[in-house]
Amino acid sequence: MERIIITGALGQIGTELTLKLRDIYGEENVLPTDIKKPESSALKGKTFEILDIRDADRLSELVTAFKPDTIMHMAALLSATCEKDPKLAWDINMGGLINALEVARNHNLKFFTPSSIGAFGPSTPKENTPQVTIQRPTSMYGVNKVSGELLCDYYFSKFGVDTRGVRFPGLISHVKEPGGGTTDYAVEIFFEAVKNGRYTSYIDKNTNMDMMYMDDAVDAIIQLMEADADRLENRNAFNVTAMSINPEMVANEIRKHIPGFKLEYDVDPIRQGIAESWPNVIDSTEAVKQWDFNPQYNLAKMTEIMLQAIRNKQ
Ligand code: NAD
Ligand code: AKB
Repeated sequence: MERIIITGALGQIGTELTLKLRDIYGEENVLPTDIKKPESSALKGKTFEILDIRDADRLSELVTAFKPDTIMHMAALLSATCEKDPKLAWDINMGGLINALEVARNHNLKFFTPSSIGAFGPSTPKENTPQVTIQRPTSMYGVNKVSGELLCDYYFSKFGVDTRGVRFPGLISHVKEPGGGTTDYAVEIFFEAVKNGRYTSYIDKNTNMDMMYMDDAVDAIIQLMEADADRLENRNAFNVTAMSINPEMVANEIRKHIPGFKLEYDVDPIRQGIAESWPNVIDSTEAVKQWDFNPQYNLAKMTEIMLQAIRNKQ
């Protein structure tokens, strides 16, 4: 991997991914794109192109001009947003994905896109969810993610495109706010703890979901993309996780730093329903075995860093 174009680069993952890729591969070798301008983003003021991922011609023009060897496809709508407009979700998530795969096929690019724990559903085993298992999700996001995993596998087996991907859990970060997912509470809780000393959670008390700190997520993407292809038995949708947590666990960890922190609940039935349809904890053994996935942040370490970073911002 030497020269990379990124779609959806202004998002929660894309922002930090772009910054890290620029550090490693050089600023001139990384082209972030998004449907929006980078006005209040950490990416403002540097090379950037506007791209609606549904516009295949514009994508092809950008790739022809920039000549990347890799595309990292992040443009998508997340789980809660998908439920508000399922048809738009299909158009962006599936239409965008096939445009990105086609440009990879036509220009011989390596390809990365994330799937999600959202690709699982209520009939999936909830504990230590295996790499290969039942996937009958009930959300539009989940339907998109399962279809996307299969489509990426198909482009590898049919056309030989070097597609790679992971199933990310909820990602926790402080640089860019999350983009409308079910797991967003686990970011908001830290910001509200520092600002107001309290948080009202839309996810219920004992609902466990997998999570990971953003630095581990970005490292995982780069590690997988740089992994020796001969070691990869799977190509796409590797289970990855660093912790399985619920709101009470996060609150208890926050109280070690902010003793009076108060957690209340006002459960949102839509996002709670999605959360309950997802696993409690997935098994990332295959990612460890095939490309040395090795997350560095647990809940305690992540909480310390999140609270400090948010305090510094304020
Ligand atoms: P995000 O919502 O923060 O960012 C998505 C970006 O895509 C936004 O900047 C948005 O402007 C852009 N976008 C939306 N529609 C577009 C279009 N038509 N054309 C071009 N750009 C468009 O999302 P994220 O959290 O950065 O997620 C990136 C990918 O990772 C998605 O596929 C998501 O499903 C996946 N993922 C994220 C998480 C997480 O917790 N953040 C977890 C699992 C999987
Ligand atoms: C969401 O909640 O939609 C995302 C995800 C886990 O895919 N954070």
